[in-house]
Amino acid sequence: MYESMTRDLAPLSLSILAIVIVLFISFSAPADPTEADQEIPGVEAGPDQTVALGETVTFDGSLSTDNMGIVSWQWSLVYGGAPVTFGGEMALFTFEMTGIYEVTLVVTDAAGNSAEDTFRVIVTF
Ligand SMILES: [Ca+2]
Ligand SMILES: [Ca+2]
Repeated sequence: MYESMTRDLAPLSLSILAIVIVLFISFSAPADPTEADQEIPGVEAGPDQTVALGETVTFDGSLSTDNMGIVSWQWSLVYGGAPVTFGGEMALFTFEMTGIYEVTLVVTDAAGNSAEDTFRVIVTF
């Protein structure tokens, strides 16, 4: 009598064990894989550039790196007294005014970690 009851209960115990394992796995896995990325990107805005008035400058952030990949490149500078921002791993900008411009590049990965670097553009006659 006792032996047959034990045998009947065995499959039920296995099912409960399987459910417990499944629950354990789902609770221990991060809800969002991007939350696990704590590594900030390595940002590289490129070297300073000296250009002639009216010349188009290439802003090149392609040497920036990240363990999970960069999703956003934002360039900013003050031009003619006003802030100018634009996006893109590479961007073109034509300077119609002489001066020394400090350009900031902010790169961001999918988890929202960001880093910034600057370079100068010297625009001469
Ligand atoms: Ca990262
Ligand atoms: Ca740099």
